[in-house]
Amino acid sequence: MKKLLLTGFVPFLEFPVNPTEEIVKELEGEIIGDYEIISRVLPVDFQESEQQIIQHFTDIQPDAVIALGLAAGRTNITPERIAINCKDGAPDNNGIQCEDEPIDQEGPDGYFSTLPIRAMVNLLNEQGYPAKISNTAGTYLCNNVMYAILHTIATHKDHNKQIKAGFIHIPASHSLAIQMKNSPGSWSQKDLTDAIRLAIQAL
Ligand code: PCA
Repeated sequence: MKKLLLTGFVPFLEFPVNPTEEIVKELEGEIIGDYEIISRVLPVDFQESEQQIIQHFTDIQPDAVIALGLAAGRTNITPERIAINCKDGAPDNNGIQCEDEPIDQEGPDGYFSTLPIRAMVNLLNEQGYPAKISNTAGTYLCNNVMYAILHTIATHKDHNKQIKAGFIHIPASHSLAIQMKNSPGSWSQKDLTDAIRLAIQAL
């Protein structure tokens, strides 16, 4: 059985609930297609989240990695096309703020997702879930984690370069939307979890 490392994040900034945390907890241990899901929740701390995802990757030796993050301003499930070598934006949960900083001084400008993002979007749409490819993961932690895992796979000689990895942003859940002042729209937690199950099936 292949192993899939699935990560989510804890709540951050003005979002008291992070539906990605609930999704990964729900899917822990499930078998989806060829993959057994191994879930981990990451802190919203630039340095810690990067170190932890690399550590989990090294410990678990997965065959694929999907990191999930909340993009509460979006209404679609959005597999990300690219991670860029830049950290910027709001402070993390420990008050660390980055401005125009490279993630890796020596690293390339960007990494494309190696997940089948078009197949994921097509399958989700066929099954009635709004989804589209996103061409920017932003410059906050989600982009950082996506860049870090792709850079690790690409540059470490021990790692199988065929390992698929990437990032999917998801919209707000209803319970988060109730607590936000201006949610553009939200999904039930069940639909979010089912949509991620389908995205994994597209692997
Ligand atoms: N979303 C943030 C960080 C944590 C999360 O769930 C992001 O999009 O960068």
